[in-house]
Amino acid sequence: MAIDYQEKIPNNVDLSDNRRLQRALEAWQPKFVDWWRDAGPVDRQANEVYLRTAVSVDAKGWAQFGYVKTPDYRWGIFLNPREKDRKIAFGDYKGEDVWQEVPGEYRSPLRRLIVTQGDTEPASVEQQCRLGRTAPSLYDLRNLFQVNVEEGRHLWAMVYLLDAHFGRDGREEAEALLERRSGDPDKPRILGAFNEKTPDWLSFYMFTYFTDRDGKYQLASLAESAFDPLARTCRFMLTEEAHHMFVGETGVARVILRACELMNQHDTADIRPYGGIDLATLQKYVNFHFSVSLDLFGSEMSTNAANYFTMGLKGRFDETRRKDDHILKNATYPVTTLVGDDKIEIRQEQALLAINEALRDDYVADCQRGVDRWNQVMAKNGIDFKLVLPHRAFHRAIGEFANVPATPDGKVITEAEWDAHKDEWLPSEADHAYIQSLMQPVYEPGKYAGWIAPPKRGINNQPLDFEYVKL
Ligand code: BYC
Repeated sequence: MAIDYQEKIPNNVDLSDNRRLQRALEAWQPKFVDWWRDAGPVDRQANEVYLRTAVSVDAKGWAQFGYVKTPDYRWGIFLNPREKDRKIAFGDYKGEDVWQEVPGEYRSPLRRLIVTQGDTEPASVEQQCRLGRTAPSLYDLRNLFQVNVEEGRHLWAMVYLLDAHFGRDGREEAEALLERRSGDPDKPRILGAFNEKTPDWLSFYMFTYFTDRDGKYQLASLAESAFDPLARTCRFMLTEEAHHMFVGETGVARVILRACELMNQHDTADIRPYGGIDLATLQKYVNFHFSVSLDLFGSEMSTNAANYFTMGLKGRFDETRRKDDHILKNATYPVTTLVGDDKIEIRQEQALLAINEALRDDYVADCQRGVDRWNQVMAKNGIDFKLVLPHRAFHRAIGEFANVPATPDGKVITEAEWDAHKDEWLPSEADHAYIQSLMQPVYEPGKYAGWIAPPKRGINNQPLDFEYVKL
């Protein structure tokens, strides 16, 4: 499964054997680069960045490191190898051979899933495009661009599927993916969280921890698809996604470590006068990013999700490892529900309709594991403080709790109470302004901004003072 870098579009799908597809993708390529130049990293596109590029899709050593200017990155098409005799693992077609082509009756829902997935990738690059002006170190700057180029590659992955399997409609969707813009009121990105701003580096770490993790769970569900090309491309995307979540988890952990150091040094929780990010503010950022990411899983009860599952288009996380009938027509699932105006209860609902909620539960458990690791940083440094994930009813815009005012611990309150307290739970204007005031670039190799601890180790065994970006 080596990747052919002699080709204009690097790939491991024998693109040169399919002239029609190759022409379609080669026609899209310059439009993608134009989009990158227009909507990608601001100010830094002429700088060389120490990036990894995929050279093969097998588990060992798929990455090669070297200096590249981001517009010259070799975006390409990489699918995991075909699994011999792979069978459909769930839904009405369970046990049958997976599909190499899209069944006519499922063209529209599949296209919709692929477009929704594809839309998030360029959206995140757009959200992060100004962060290159204020990175806390060259190490972080490099990680930002690594995340960005890989999100760009994830867009390629979905565009390949659209061009290869959806004819003219697919080509039109591929164009539209470059036309929508994050946060643009006239042509917004499809999902809510991808129209929010990522205005500072704390938001970036939170986004890569919480929102990229939605990516992990959605991609893992699509990697179970009966449509084999989608499954194989999502499997490979997951290996890239892991690094993005690493950037988020270690980024927040480094902010916490620095906060602890300052708290111990000055014997106070109020470390803003010393240029740190206090833990109370961190909690507000957790509340915000976790709640908007919960929305990305859709409604608790969803016929869309039930249909995707029954049709075999989108499974559950780790579908093949689950010990149930994988059909779910007679199963139930506990769903947190609003009863009357202000009571929250857990009710048993039809499992098929609750597929989104089940995926959200897997996601919440995974988020909690990282929060526990963050809390260990505080414990190890003798600081008595624990970050917590807010209740799932808190600050929601989609589903059962959409626009229901609720506290972070899950008590339904009045609008007036919400208004009176929301600045205690979500970053206020003053919090944003303070975090923004810290965003001063630190671009000397080996130096780190005062609000974040250095990482434990460098990228690809390079030292911490390596010139990760040549400015
Ligand atoms: N915002 O039945 P429902 C990633 C719409 S992140 C706006 O509840 P469904 C990444 C919905 O479209 C992973 N609208 O939801 C991370 C529907 O509209 P219609 C991205 C929303 O369809 C970081 C209506 O509400 N991948 O990769 O079961 C950086 C009722 O929908 C939202 C995917 O999402 C929302 N949050 O599930 C870079 C996977 N939620 O039918 C990348 C593909 C729902 O009334 N997408 N609606 O017009 C899906 O599987 C599904 O579309 C969703 C929604 C899970 C998102």
